[in-house]
Amino acid sequence: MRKKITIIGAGNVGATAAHWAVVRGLGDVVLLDVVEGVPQGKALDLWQSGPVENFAWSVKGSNDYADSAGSDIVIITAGLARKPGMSRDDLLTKNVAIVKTCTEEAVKYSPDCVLIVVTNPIDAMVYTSFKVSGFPRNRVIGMAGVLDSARYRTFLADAIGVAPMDVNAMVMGIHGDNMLPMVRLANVAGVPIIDLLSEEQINEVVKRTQMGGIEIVNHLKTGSAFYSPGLSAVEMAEAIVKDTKRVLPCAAYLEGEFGISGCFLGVPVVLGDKGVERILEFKLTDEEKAALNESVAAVQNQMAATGL
Ligand code: A3D
Repeated sequence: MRKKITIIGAGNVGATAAHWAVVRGLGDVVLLDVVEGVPQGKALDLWQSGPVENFAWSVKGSNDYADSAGSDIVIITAGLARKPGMSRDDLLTKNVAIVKTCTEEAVKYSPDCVLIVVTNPIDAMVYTSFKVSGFPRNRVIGMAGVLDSARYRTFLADAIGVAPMDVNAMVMGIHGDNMLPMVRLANVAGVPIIDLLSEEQINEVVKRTQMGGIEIVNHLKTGSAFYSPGLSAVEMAEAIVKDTKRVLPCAAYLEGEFGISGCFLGVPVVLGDKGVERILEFKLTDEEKAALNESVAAVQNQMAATGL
């Protein structure tokens, strides 16, 4: 049966996600926004690429949540994006209100969907969606780890001089300056990066990964990254609609995993048609545990600021 993916927010990330969703063959796409005309225009344009790209999915733009009814996946990208000088936390108050409305409307029409939240600050926004939807934890997931890990893998590949797809590496924790690019586990086709790069080189890559978002904001000046973020959300959606059991780093609600409870945090997750099917827990070193706890403290502050 054809799957249906609704993307809320037809801005840079939302429109890019719609593009990747049809190219990757996920299903019919609804692009939804508050601004009249923008989702309609972008969807029409994208739909017309079907004969050239060889896809037969419908792509519909709308301002009406009724058009999202029966979606298997709802990706929330609605909200403000960062500009130079802004932290992700600066977006919090305005984006809580937006994500709240989007979630309420989306779940009214798609009570069985899996929600993928992209809006920043992500760890607080996915918590907002979780609280407002009343969904079980497996059906509310935040996108950040796929993107942060892609940045980490790109910079590692560049430093080592190898193809990026052969770099296995993940970023855990908060989507912010305290994120935790895992060094101990990172490898190139099984070869540990600690045997390929100096400590100084690794530290440089880790720092650049942590600042990966702001590096792009400072170039763009009027907005934030969208190619890789849009694709990263689709990577998660694809694992769910195709039930592939891929293991991707995602912001998942923890209930005791890694000794942490009651907040969303980036961890390795098995994604299948139920959403989060399993969190892959493993033993952390004391240093990694301490770094992850810094993430938890920062996420808890954000959660408190949502007022939920
Ligand atoms: P932008 O291009 O401004 O698009 C946002 C869209 O949301 C606009 O088209 C708005 O009209 C729309 N919108 C605003 N309010 C509503 C509403 N109530 N209902 C429906 N649509 C609405 O921003 P963007 O696409 O670049 O970024 C979108 C969000 O994603 C921002 O919060 C970014 O910070 C965030 N983002 C997160 C990541 C992560 O890795 C977590 C990466 C990149 C962007």
